[in-house]
Parts: sequence; C-alpha cells; structure tokens
Amino acid sequence: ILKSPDSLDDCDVALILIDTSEGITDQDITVAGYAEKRGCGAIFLLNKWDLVDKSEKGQQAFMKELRQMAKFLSYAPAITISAKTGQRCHKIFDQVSKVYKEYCHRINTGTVNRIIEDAVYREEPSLHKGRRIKFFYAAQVATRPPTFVCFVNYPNAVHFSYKRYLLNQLREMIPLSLTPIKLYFREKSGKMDFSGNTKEMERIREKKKKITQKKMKQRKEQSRKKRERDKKGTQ
Ligand SMILES: Nc1nc2c(ncn2[C@@H]2O[C@H](COP(=O)(O)OP(=O)(O)OP(=O)(O)O)[C@@H](O)[C@H]2O)c(=O)[nH]1
Ligand SMILES: [Mg+2]
Repeated sequence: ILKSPDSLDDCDVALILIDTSEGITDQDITVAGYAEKRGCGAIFLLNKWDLVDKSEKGQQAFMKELRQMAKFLSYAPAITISAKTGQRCHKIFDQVSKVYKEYCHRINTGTVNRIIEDAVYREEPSLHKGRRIKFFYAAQVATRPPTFVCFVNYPNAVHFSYKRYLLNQLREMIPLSLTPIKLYFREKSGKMDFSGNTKEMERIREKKKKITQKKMKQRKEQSRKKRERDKKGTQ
C-alpha cells in the first residue's frame, strides 16, 4: 500500500485487487482513492470470489457495499475472479483494453460544442449575482483522461452541481462510461458564440482563405501567360 501512490503516477489503468474473503477494508478504499486522485482508469478485481456467499443476494450485497464505499469510482468496472481456480481471470485484459480505449478517447471540437450548447440550452446555469453565466465555447484539451474546457464569463461562479450536470451530459452523449473525465472552466470575456466562432470554424475559415488566395494567384498567372501569348501572336 505504501508503494501505491508512486506506482500510480505513471499508471493508465489501475487494477485494484480486493480480497473478498476479508470484506472491503479501509485500506482497499484508500488505494481506490489514490487511483481516483491520480485520474487514471481503474478496475476492481474482486478476488477469492469462489469463497463468497454463493446466493445471489449475498453477491449483490457485496457489490452494493463496494459501490457505496467507493462512490467516487463509479466509472470503475468490477470483475469477480478467483486466482485459485482461474475463474474469469481471462476477462481482465479485455476489460483493461476497453477502459484504456475510453481513457484515450478524443472527440472533435464541433461535437463537444454541440453537447455543451445543447446541455446549457436545456438547463441554464443559475445566475451569478444577478448576471447570466454565459458559455462561449468548449473543447477537449487533453486525453488520458479525456479533459474538457468550457470558456465562460465567470469561471469561478459555476456551481459544482452544474459542473456535475455537464460532466454527466458529456459522459452520456460521447458516450464514456469507464473512464474518469475532467472538466475545467476558463474565462473568456470577448463576444463569441458557439455557431460562429469556435476554433474549428476559425480553422475552416483560415483554410478557405488560403484556397481562395491560391486560386486568385493561379488565375492571375493564367491571364498573364495569356497576355504574353497574345502579344507574341500580334508581333
Ligand atoms: N479460495 C481461494 N483462495 C485463494 C484465492 N487467491 C488466493 N488464495 C489463497 O489465499 C491464500 C493467501 O493468499 P493471498 O491472500 O492471495 O496473498 P496475500 O494477501 O499476499 O497474503 P496474506 O497476507 O496471507 O493474505 C493462499 O493460500 C492462496 O492460495 C482465490 O481466488 N480463492
Ligand atoms: Mg491476502
């Protein structure tokens, strides 16, 4: 357990091994807490499942307790295994690659904006000192884990419950269920809106401009050559 925080530093997907014959201990939850704090992917391995009460009720009660004690890792799947019999151990690597895939997920700016714009439209944030909190645009700024930024007029005034709402919307719409995701708010004061001035739009506009310039250049070159040819013809 002492090595856990360090080894999590360069960890993408943490496997949290729980000895179910001992029940869920505080130490298990502490380790789970490290994984959450590091923002890595996580999977619970519930070992010695062969010794757990076989009744469905007993198994459900165990899962319920785990989810209750580790609420903060609700995105972490749990696999019940037996190291002794090998039961379901083969499922571990499948699950690791699923979690890792989501952990590295990237979506385009247009989609992020549409999700946030739609969420804000359906559920407006509450006023900040009588003023509206305006959302200008949003973007994914990192992966491992997927990290998003919303540009707003009052970044510190966005209530944590509203942040949670937006995080849930991103999770649902992208969709991402197995990885932690992060969301930050940054200040943007100038006039901008979703449809007209996203980074994506700016890139497209820039590209169009370049193409137009290139075409103009080509046309000028063509007419210059034509003039030269005409000149030669008359000589
Ligand atoms: N029934 C069962 N026994 C297991 C399983 N995995 C490990 N064991 C046994 O549990 C005993 C203790 O091993 P673990 O608890 O895995 O190892 P540990 O936590 O490093 O050691 P302890 O401090 O003794 O708990 C050994 O005799 C293992 O064979 C399992 O999935 N099912
Ligand atoms: Mg043990």
